[in-house]
Amino acid sequence: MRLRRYHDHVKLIYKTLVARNTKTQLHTRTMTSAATINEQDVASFHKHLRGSTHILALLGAGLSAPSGLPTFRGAGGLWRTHDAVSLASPEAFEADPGLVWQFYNYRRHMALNVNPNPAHYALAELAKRMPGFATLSQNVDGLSPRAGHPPEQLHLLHGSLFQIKCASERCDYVETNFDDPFCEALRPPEGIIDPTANSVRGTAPDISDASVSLPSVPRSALPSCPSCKSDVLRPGVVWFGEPLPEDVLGAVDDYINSAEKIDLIMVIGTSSKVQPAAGYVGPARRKGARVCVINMDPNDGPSGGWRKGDWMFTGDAAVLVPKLLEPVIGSLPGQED
Ligand code: BJW
Ligand code: ZN
Repeated sequence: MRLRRYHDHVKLIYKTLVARNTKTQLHTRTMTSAATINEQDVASFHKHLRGSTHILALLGAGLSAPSGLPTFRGAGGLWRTHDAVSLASPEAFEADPGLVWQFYNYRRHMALNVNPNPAHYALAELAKRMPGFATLSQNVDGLSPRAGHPPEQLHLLHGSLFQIKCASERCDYVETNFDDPFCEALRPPEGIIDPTANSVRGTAPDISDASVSLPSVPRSALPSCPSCKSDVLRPGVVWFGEPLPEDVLGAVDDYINSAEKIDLIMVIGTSSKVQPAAGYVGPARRKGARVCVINMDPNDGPSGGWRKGDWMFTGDAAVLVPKLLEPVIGSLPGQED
């Protein structure tokens, strides 16, 4: 009886999936781990790629997930009891700068202790080989620069964890800073085991876990701005409600306006929920681009929806991106068959 109910349940899921797929036949869907990738879809993507000279990539946190960094939304998006997104705002910083700094200090530490993955290297390689390739990254973790992505082809829409600026809007102080911890007040309490050490990963207590007690850090313990001396320093990232860096937006506009035609936009590891970043798919389409989404979740489609001729490759970006770019970049070292 139990088995029958189980079979009925499986049949229902299957029917729902078939119905959903029939509704979305406009674009090509490929479910994959590397082993099950649909080779016809890859072949049609490769054919288009070979004839492309102007390509955009729009990157999100899913690109760095295989390196070991958590994403914002979904299961990994909780830091202690806080939703990661709720800490990424000027209001959260104003209310408790010490807490927000603890979150960013942790993120800096994690980012410094993981490595770029094959997808970061594949995109860096494409940039080196194709002058008409530009990357719009929402990621602040420094992994694309560390993979050797040429800086002039990498537009950091949301800033960087390793840029520090003054919290005052009236002051333009900025510095590059890789200190870990960022300051003494943010040094994790004694006895907390480094969550990035391989031998203890997953089993050790770490400060992202709310059951590990963490002293609160008062505003007065945070470094103040060496220029204006009137406000504290803050991470040089873009929070909700803040404008994206003007020079970055300008460079992206220049790229889009100067290209007669854009052949392709690859939307990699992003939920496409945050504007204006996700919205770049629109201008790219208007310049003729076909859209290729690479995401673990088949429901995280492109902003503005699907169109005929789009590709969806469902799976791990670290596996899919090098495979999809292979006709132009060849095999990455260590990825040969
Ligand atoms: C994998 C994988 C694997 C996992 N392989 N895939 C229009 C409409 C509605 C609202 C707005 C609008 N325009 C502006 C807004 C407001 C707001 C906004 O967009 N709100 C929406 C959320 C509703 N936007 C803003 O406020 C922006 N500012 C602005 O518009 O200013 C205007 C202005 C002008 C003039 C004066 C003043 C203002 C700023 C947005 C800043 C976003 N900041 C953050 C934090 C950055 C710092 C930090 O890192 O802490 O950016 S929030 C967070 O979301 C972060 C990310 O870059 C961003 C996007 O998230 P992402 O990368 O997509 O991550 P996830 O977690 O959402 O998704 C991960 C994906 O990976 C999932 O799909 C997984 O399935 C997938 N995945 N493993 C492949 N192995
Ligand atoms: Zn200042």
